[in-house]
Amino acid sequence: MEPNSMNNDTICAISTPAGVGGIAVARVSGPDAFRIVDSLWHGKSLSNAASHTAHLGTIDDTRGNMLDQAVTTVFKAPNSFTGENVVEISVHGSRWIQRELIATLCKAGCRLAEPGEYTRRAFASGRLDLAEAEGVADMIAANSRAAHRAASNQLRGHYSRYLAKMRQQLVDLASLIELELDFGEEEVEFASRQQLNDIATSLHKSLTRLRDSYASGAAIKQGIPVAIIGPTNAGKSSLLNALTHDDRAIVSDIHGTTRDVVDDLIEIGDYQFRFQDTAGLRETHDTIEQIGIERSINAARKARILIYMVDSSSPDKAIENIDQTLSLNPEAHIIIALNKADIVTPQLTAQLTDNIERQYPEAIVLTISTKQQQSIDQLSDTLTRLIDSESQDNDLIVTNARHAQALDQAAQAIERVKAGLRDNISGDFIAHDIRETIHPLATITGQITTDDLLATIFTRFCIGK
Ligand SMILES: Nc1nc2c(ncn2[C@@H]2O[C@H](COP(=O)(O)OP(=O)(O)O)[C@@H](O)[C@H]2O)c(=O)[nH]1
Ligand SMILES: [Mg+2]
Repeated sequence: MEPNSMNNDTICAISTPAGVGGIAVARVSGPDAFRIVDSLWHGKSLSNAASHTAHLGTIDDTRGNMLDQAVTTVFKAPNSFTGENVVEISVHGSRWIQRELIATLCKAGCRLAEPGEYTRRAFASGRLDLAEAEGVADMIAANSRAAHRAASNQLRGHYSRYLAKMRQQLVDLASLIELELDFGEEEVEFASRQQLNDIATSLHKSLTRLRDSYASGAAIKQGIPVAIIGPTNAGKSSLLNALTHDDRAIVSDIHGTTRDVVDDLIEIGDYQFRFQDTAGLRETHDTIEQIGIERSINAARKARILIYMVDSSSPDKAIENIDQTLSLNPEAHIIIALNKADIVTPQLTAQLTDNIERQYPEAIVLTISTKQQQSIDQLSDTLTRLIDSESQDNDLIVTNARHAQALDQAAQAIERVKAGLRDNISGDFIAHDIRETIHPLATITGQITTDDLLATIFTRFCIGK
């Protein structure tokens, strides 16, 4: 679809969530929005109303009887979300009113909107670029301050502007190379290859930084995975319960009680964490427990943070297994939690801490007691601090797999540009690789796009967005 293509049909859908609410809002967008709503509306003529005004009146049902009192808000093209004429109709939020309102609008000439069609129209009319449009979906899905911040940067165009700046630098770089090609035979002063290399190096750095931010960006968007692992009876399930202030997981002194991974989303500070309480790691002949242990290992592999739990009153076996467990995921942040501090002497705890800190200098060692809620807050603070440290001076992060993939392609292409400049190869080849860097960046913001890609993106939205 070309940006600026205008639709000639008018669409409608309920934009508030499915179900009963105090108010429901239907959105009507398209060239005939005012005429259609006017045909079932008793109140001031919307066709003649000024843009950005709200009006009180009544609205008819499919039989021409009064359905409800309603407030309509008028947005005239191009100053609306979709860039088209838009009327938002607020009614009482019963399921029946919502259904009847949509039926009436369809009878009067609207078509029911497809999933994501409003946002797709906003993109088509040039109101939003593609990354901004995707930001709309992320904004609606955001469940924490950090996810909201990332979505907001994307929706408000900070991210697109950053990409546009990079694209411009690449275009400039290409023209410098082309200048060299055009006038290579003559006595003209060019930017040296060294200077060009400096520009390419700086672009490479920006691209890879942005691409690499996806690891934490995806975690921030979906909930940062934290696996609570360790031997049976260390207090892993008790820790999940202490963090959620709930009896989510079964706690018992019977070894092997937890057999499946128990997932819980918890908001701490700016982030949403996805805690995974796992089956304790031990040798077992129980088939079901064995499957649970495999799932524990899987959770550990995918986690961004591993909390390795140790029962301080019988630490020996736990300590034996730390190495093996940590090697499952060398990328993860490691917290070793020495639990049950309430039943061991402070001397023993100090000794144990000392011992483990010396052996695992990269890990954070904490003494806790889930039973007495001791240092659980400190553990929570540590979690947020670890994620804060990842996103330091990272205003912009990538939270979208499609963007990360495009950035990776661009990073590989700019690497070839650097190599070409270093090896002094012909400008033709370098110019080609610069275009290969620009192309994926243009797909992120949708300057280059295909109908298939747009369909994939927008059908993931709900109806009404
Ligand atoms: N004294 C003491 N006991 C604890 C503490 N945390 C857990 N427990 C006990 O240790 C046993 C095993 O706890 P559980 O959470 O099921 O361990 P898991 O197998 O690692 O999930 C239970 O009897 C808990 O009550 C603690 O901080 N102090
Ligand atoms: Mg358990």
